[in-house]
Amino acid sequence: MSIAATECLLRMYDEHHEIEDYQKGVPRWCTGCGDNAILAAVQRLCRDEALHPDKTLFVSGIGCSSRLPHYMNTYGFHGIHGRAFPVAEGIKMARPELDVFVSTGDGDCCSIGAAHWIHAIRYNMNMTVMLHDNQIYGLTKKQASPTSPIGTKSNTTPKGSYLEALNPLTVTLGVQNVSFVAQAVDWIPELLYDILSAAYHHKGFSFIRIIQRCPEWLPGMMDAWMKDPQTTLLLHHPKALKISSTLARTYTRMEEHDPLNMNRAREIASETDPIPVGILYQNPNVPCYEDVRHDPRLRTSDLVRRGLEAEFDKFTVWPEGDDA
Ligand SMILES: Cc1ncc(C[n+]2csc(CCOP(=O)(O)OP(=O)(O)O)c2C)c(N)n1
Ligand code: SF4
Ligand SMILES: [Mg+2]
Repeated sequence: MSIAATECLLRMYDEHHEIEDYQKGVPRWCTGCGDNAILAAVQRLCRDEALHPDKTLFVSGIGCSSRLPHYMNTYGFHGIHGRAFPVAEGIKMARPELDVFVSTGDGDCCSIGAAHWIHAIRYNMNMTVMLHDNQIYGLTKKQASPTSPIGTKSNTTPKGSYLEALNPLTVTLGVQNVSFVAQAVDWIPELLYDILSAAYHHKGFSFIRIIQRCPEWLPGMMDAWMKDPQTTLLLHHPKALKISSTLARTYTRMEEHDPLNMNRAREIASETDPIPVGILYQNPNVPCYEDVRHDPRLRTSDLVRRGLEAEFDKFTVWPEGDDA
């Protein structure tokens, strides 16, 4: 065998990974927690896309869901509550070649981190965002979150929560520069994977709200959706998500939806009965902030050098009597 062929084989071997290569530790989530299904889907995606563990990064805030980077044998950053987005944006700015994923909870993203969430949408940096929406604060043992449906009994709302739930889909769709919005549920793994894959391939801020079971604090909360396929509306389109014949036999409520149609996306996003699952909106033409800022026409090395020199000159201390 020639040296070139041997090198080629070695490179292929080096680039090939099994799912086990992306797994780390034993997840500490409760039995039946939807986070387990989300983890399985991302590990499968990493294997199928042959992502290099050294060039892949999972960023999170704080919460049960934010433990996900611990279980990935890639780089990870388990950040501060509500601050997954600024951490991920900083990393992407400095190392745009990395594949960046964000795991965030409904408290982490929609409550304490809401300001960062809004601006991250507008910045449209190329990353795949998984909002693990279990409609409760899981880690801190059952406080109402912004996405808890009205009437949810929790430790902070023992008589039931008072406000209508915040809808992460309509909020995201309302922000300037939005480029990808989808909804998935943890109990349909085939679609969860396909949506995650579409989000990964989209260049921009790909936001997936994943409705996630928390059997510990809200047992049975998603039972109505899980037990009756008629409560689910599958979104499909020849240029976006295709539905397998197996799924189509169970989930008969379907709509062909063009993800470029923002008006219809907003209407669908407001629906909870049936609950939409699929890609609501996708626009491949929104510029990413890291590309805008890294435009070589704006930042030539000469410009950077001259800018730095001018900054350093401000702090120059000249010897006494020397007015140069
Ligand atoms: C600044 C700060 N405030 C509050 C907390 C306490 N805290 C930790 S996780 C959490 C909420 C977690 O809920 P969510 O983001 O929905 O994640 P889940 O556990 O449900 O996955 C809170 C309030 C904290 N760690 N840091
Ligand atoms: S408390 Fe809920 S969200 Fe947290 S690990 Fe258990 S089931 Fe999952
Ligand atoms: Mg939560």
